[in-house]
Amino acid sequence: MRAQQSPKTIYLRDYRVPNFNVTAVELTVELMQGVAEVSARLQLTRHPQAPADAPLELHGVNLELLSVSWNDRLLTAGEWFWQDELWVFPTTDDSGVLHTKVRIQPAKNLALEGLYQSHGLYCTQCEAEGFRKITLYPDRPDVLAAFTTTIIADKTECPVLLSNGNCVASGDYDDGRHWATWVDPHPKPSYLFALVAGDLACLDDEFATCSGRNVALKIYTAAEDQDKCQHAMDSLKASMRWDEQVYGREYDLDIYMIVAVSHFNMGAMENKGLNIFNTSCVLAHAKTTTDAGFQRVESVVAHEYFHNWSGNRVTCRDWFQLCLKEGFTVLRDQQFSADQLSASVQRLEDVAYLRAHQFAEDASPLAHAVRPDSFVEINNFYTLTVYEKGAEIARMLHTVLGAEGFRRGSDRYFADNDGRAATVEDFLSAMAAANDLDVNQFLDQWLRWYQQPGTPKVSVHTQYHKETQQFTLTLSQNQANPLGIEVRALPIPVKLALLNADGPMQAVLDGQAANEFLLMLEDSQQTWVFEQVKDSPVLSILRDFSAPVLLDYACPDEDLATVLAVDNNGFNRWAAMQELVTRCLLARYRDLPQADNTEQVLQLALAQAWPALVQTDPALAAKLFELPAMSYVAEALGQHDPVRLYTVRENLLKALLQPFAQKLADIVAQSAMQQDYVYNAADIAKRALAKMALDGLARLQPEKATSIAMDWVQSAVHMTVEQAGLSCLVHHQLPQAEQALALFYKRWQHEALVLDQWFAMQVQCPHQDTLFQADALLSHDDFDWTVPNRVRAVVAQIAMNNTLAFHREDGEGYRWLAKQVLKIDAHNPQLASRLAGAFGIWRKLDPERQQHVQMALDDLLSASLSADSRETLTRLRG
Ligand code: B3K
Ligand code: ZN
Repeated sequence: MRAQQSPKTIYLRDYRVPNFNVTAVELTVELMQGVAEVSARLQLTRHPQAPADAPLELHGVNLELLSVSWNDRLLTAGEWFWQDELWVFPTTDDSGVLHTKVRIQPAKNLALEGLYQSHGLYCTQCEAEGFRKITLYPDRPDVLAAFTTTIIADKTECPVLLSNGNCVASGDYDDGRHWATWVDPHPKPSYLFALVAGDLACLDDEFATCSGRNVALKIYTAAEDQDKCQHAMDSLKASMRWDEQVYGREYDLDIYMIVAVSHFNMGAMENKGLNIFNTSCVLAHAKTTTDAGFQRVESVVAHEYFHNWSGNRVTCRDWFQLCLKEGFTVLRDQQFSADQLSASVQRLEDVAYLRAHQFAEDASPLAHAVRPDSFVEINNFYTLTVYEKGAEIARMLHTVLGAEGFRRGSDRYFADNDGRAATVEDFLSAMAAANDLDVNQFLDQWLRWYQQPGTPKVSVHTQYHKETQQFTLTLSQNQANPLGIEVRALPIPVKLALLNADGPMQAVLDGQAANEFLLMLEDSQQTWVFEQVKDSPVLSILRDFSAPVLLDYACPDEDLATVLAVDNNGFNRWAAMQELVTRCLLARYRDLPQADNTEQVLQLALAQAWPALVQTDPALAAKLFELPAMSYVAEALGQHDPVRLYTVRENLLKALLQPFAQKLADIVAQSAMQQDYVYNAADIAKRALAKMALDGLARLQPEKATSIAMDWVQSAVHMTVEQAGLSCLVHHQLPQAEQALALFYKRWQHEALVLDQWFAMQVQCPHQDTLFQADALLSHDDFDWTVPNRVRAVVAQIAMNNTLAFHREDGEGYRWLAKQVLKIDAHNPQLASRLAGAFGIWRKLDPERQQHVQMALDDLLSASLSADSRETLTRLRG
């Protein structure tokens, strides 16, 4: 038995090739009543660059080693030794076959990493370092091997036996057990290994690839969920076609499987040919799933599918390169989603998410580079920065190179690195080489985005000369420097247009006339002069959020109102509204007199724009009243009282809605909600608008809203309307909330994912005493500490989604979270560590609250903790 030793810091600069490569693996996994015996035969060859006497080093954690032999000779204990998590075998052989047998305990594995059981179903999660909990192996992404896996289990307990690749043989034993052998022809790192065994129902379909090959598609779930897989299947087929058309990527096996499991630490996992999904990211049915749920399934199915190329065929050399597969794949799934529904709404949702969460992370003690230099526990680096900022970097390359140039670059990247473990440098080099750019210069410039943490700020200065019709624009960049490393100017693409009262007008830059321009800010400061600018323009800058930066631009409020009114860029209309609201919130919070003027400008702009948008672009209309996230405004405020900010924000929202009371009532009455559920852009937009309108009405005319919301719950034809009604009642503490909650519980107590919503909605109720409600819910019969979805529904909702409860003045919210983190850490370190991340905001709080958090952190740090949570809490504490 080998347990984890004291945590060690791993550095990118220490990267060495492995001493041995694995050319082939034969695994046999026998499952019996929650225990597994794993036999592994590894064909090993010394790496050409490794020293001739370098020992064989294999990772192993929590394994009961039964036997080990080298070239069929049983090794005795003295011939090998343990060094931390490494099993070391000194040898000068250049090749050999190592055969190990180990026993492991899936039923006792509540950390949900390695091989574990979810409601009796055996399943695996190996990324990043879970394979070492299954067998002794060089568990690092640069060791790629062809896997043959045989699973043996009782036929009644586990009628379905799955692994990566194609099933080549299967059979029965005469004692009630059976077996199946799977061969994956594509060499892969161990983190992409998967195994599933249990009693599962299957939805079957097929897909004809662009070259005419037929691929069997299978979605496995518990029998009672079989009717909830069609949407995931449709999304999978759409993703496969899209990747062929947009990126020229064809699927490469004869079968593609997805398995839904209810115990899962994240959304889903892209194991080769055998994706394993959190049920919440695969199951969807109009009766049980909201529009948001449907959209999440679509994007996660796409994301995992796209990994087949960006991640699996071309994988990462080491975990520092994680953004190589994650950032690029997030970009790909965002592009896919934009093509499915509304492109501008997709973009603004992605940006709102980035600003609310990644910007906050980048300004917190947890800030790190997209490609960090060091880590203790890699699971702590599956972050918003790696994923979302990583995607923004890939998107900037797309903007700068153009769609065709980017495609040439990605084609080159896939061709040059197929079957290899690559680096960020490989990605950038392919982009440059395919576009005839100087590779070294390109690398030197763009690597800075991967290496420098913090959100850059771009300051804007403008001047207009009527006589010469010249418009001068000066941009300068500067960056926060949270880690104190050298900061160099970044390449920042800035897309802009010059507007007059009718929209973008033509102007001339460097002799070229255009309505839209792409500038590259590459130095700390640069100036551009636009010619033939007929009127003093309003600047529509950073269109489509062409770079992940903060803007510092003191234009008049009225200019933002013009952008909101006339811009032809839907994203920037929304962004202008967000900026106006942010200005107003900051001024109100600080009791500054200009708040009144900004609010007036906002009111006027909304009066002009909103009623028209309701008709022409209801999706965008619904989004305009989603005010900037607390965390985004908080960053601009610095040290602040979150309860005061919350109150200011709520008051402003009410004031902005006030003039539209009748309009809101009309929208609600049109009852787009009561029509049959269809998943398409137009219907989703109408439902989003109706939901927003009901929420607005609840703020202005609570009685009217109560009866409508209750009606939505009682006579719901689908979950989007039912949840909109219930959350409105609960959120606004309307009189019939209790009754509706009871009705909802009675209806849905046996649907785990719906019940998660029931827990979450109650916990989101904005009141400081919701904390006690949350505490009571932790003792509810349906609460289960071993199911991450359920834990998140209560604990993460308090910490991330309930300002009044979490940031209670008495510090009780912080102590409550610390208590739950400690409890969860004992069985699921990954989940605990992630929840602890909610303390990231603490340095931005007022001194009294900071003191409460500090005490909570110190208390936690004095307890016995996993390496995961200790690393996060130590970094948080600073
Ligand atoms: N690659 C996985 C995430 C694994 C997280 C390990 N702690 C899912 C994804 O990003 O597609
Ligand atoms: Zn991913």
